[in-house]
Amino acid sequence: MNTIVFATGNKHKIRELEVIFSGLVRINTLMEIGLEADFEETGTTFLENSIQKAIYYSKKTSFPVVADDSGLEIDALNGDPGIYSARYFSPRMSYGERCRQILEKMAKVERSVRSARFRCAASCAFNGEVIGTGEGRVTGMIAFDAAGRGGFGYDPIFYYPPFKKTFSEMTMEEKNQISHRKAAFEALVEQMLPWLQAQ
Ligand code: ITT
Repeated sequence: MNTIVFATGNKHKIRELEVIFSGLVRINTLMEIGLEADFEETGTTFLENSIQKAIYYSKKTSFPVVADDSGLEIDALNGDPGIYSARYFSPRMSYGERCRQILEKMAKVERSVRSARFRCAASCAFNGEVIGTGEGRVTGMIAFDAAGRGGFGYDPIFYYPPFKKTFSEMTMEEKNQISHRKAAFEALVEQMLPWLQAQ
């Protein structure tokens, strides 16, 4: 089985990806290969950031590297926090507090205009060259209250109407059926397969 490095400092993303890639490739983390998560995002799109991140780390290891950039776009907040999802609030603020702040900003927004989507772009690079990319999104709405204990980030306030649950109320298997990350990596894997099979 091929080994790839997943370049992220977010341990929740690693768990999600281990399930998505289960049986297909073996995943190493940056820590496992002795690299620090020191890449700084400067791009203006999810795709640009994921490509730059994958290229950056692929120059530091002989393994192929996958990276993603993701975030939550809330229509009533003009698409915020968007690509700044990880930096929209102070880094010292807990995600519980960040979710509360969003709920406060959305307090007067009616149900019919609470639409939001998670987006993810995923890229793979090897020796500084891009091997493939993929993008995914999932549409839902911002809940009126946080609910659930699973997942990470903005999951407690992202309500997914078809399942009548927030992402935090879902099992990881449920989230992985429909998530932006699953869709992005599925599209990426399709592009990577010929390359992986040739290794
Ligand atoms: P890396 O850059 O090291 O991978 P990160 O957490 O900084 O980790 P991003 O730059 O992709 O990751 O920022 C994404 C932020 O968007 C993340 O910290 C969450 O706040 C939010 N986010 C993205 N995907 C999410 C998901 O599936 N559930 C909840 N929040 C998510």
